[in-house]
Order: sequence, then C-alpha cells, then structure tokens
Amino acid sequence: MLNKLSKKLLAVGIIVFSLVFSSQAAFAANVPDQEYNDDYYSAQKLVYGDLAVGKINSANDRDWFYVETGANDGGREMTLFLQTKPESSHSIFVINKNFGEPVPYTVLSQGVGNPEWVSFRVEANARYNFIVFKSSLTGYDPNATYYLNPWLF
Ligand SMILES: [Ca+2]
Repeated sequence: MLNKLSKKLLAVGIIVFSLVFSSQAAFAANVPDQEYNDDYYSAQKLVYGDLAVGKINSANDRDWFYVETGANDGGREMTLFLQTKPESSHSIFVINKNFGEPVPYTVLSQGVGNPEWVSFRVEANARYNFIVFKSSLTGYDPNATYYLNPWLF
C-alpha cells in the first residue's frame, strides 16, 4: 500500500512524465529511428518536442538526430532527455554543435554510466546533433527501445 509521500511522489512523477511526453508543441511527433542514420549527413531532423523512438541494432550502430535553432532562440535553454530500459541502459548520447563543436551541458539526471537528462544553452541559428549509441560500460539489448526528446524553454 502506498503511503502519503509515495502517492505525492507518484503524482509528481506522472505530471513530469506528462509534461515531457505530451504537452509539447502542437506539431511535435514521434520520429522512428530509420536506418541509415549513422552520421552527420544522414541524421534525422527533430523539432522541439519530438520524441525519437529507436533501437541500437548492433554494437556499431549510431543513431544521429539533430535540431536547428531559429533566429530568436539564442540564450534559451534546451533539455534533452534519453530514456532507456532501466535494467539495460544500453545507450549513451553525445551532443555537439554544427560540425562537431563541443557543447557544455548540465546533467539533470544521471543514468547507468551515462547522463539521461541534460540541459544546455543554445545559440541562434545553430544545428545541435544528438548521437545515440551503445555504452561501453554496460551490456545492451538490441530489442530495447530508447526515447529521445529535445525540448526548448
Ligand atoms: Ca543507426
């Protein structure tokens, strides 16, 4: 039986989950991982609020996604959330800007061997690349689904 605190935490969790996965921009969509998307040039485009849904099919698989910021987005905060199965946290992700410039970010939530929720400040008219791949620290399940969600505040 749930005590009062657990119920409260559960309620907060459900609200956060709903915010992350449903109250995004009206045009947000699910974007399935489509091979081949293993490099900069084959990266799949996302808009804020989209939910990329995919699998790391092999140890060498890379899934590239990107978003482009607009002219008025400079100084805004982007969050990037990567969810994998807790028992097989098989994916890590890196974030870079344009053709590979590093992006300093703050870890909001730490997963197994990798951050799962980060935030960073964006520049206007820039391309941010997100690369999901197998962690070298953990095993992975080629059938496990990951969810990747960029959001701009
Ligand atoms: Ca891929």
